[in-house]
Amino acid sequence: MRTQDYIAREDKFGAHNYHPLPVVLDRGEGVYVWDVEGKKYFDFLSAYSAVNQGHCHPKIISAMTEQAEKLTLTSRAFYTSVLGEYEEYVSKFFGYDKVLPMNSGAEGDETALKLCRKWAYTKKGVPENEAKIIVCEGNFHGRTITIISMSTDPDSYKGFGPYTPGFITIPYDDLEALERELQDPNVAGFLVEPIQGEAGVYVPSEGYLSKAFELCRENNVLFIADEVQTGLARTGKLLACDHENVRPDILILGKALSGGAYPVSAVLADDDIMLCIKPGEHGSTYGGNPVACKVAIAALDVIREEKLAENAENLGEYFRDELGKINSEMVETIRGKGLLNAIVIRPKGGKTAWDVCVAMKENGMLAKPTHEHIIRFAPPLVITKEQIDESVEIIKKTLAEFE
Ligand code: IF1
Repeated sequence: MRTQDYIAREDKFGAHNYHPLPVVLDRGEGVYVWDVEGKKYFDFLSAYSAVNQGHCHPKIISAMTEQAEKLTLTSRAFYTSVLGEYEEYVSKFFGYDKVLPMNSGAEGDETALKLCRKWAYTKKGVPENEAKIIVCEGNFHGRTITIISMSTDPDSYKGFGPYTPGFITIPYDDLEALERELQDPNVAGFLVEPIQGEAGVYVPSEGYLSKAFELCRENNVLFIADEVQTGLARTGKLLACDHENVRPDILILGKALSGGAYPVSAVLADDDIMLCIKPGEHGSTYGGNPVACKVAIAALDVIREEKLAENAENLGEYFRDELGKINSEMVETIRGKGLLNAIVIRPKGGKTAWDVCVAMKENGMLAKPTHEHIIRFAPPLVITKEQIDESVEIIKKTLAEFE
């Protein structure tokens, strides 16, 4: 079978809820992936920052296979020998009292919303069903009905109503708007991405996160950080909040918590918040299953042992500097933090970011546009300086083809 045959089969039997780049991947190792015809690519998407540790990291894969041959799933109806080990490990790793284990990032966000509302009614004294949560324009927190009810992107919410009530939307990176909305005594939480990934890698002003945290603290409102995409060393620190020494009241993790081997997400909080949810009030069949636990321990070990945050910090800086030297009319803006970066493409002769991504694919590099004109560049954090140099050459060569 050739590339087109695989694509035709997916088209015939799969829902059309994506528009993938025309490449069919078959194998991954470190920063590289190979397609079904044996062509090798740099992966500069990393499954939207789920593969920070590199494709098929041996330590993570062996942790997964070893546990998979022993005990995969019991549900939470029973204790297991692995869950407590993981709960202690991940809680201490991030410095919280407890963790509530889930599977997808969206489940992590949903869990955080439920925790925040429960805390509002049982601890803050907000009248039942009156809790409000502030979110930012341009947010992306997942695809469930409640999460898209918070969205300002029609592609995410249009045609899926009616929507879940109880959300207030403010502009991102706008402290005055936040301060104004925090005056409402029924506000329970502020849910924010420390850097808006999907919106196009929007890095907020210096001090935004720490000031926002302070305003929330002053108004007895929970600061909830969605670090599903920005966390786990991606932006050059273990958490993007670490750049401003902000310790979220509720921390949401996903994606690279498993290094791309398995769906694993987590919500971390201290007892005064976490214990608002009582036995039987929340859960999931796979949440905290033995394979997920062992995979996540290995994935976090790799981040620490291989100093991925430092590598992301250093090579991210270097990557942006090298991109800045590319002389192309199509490069409008370069922005990012650590190894979460983006180029805003100025369309030229009818050619857009999509065309650039297709051309980069031909030249051996995979990246995907977001919101028309923005190309996100997010390689696995195990990338080396030499591989960054090679990648920049591909980007340069590709853009030159459009001159
Ligand atoms: C898709 C986007 C990125 C996330 C943040 C929660 C979630 C995500 C900050 C939900 C997920 C994924 C979803 C995936 C593509 C990707 C994505 F383009 F959709 F928006 F990364 F920017 N919080 N983001 O970024 O986690 O339930 O997916 O595990 O929907 O195609 P999930």
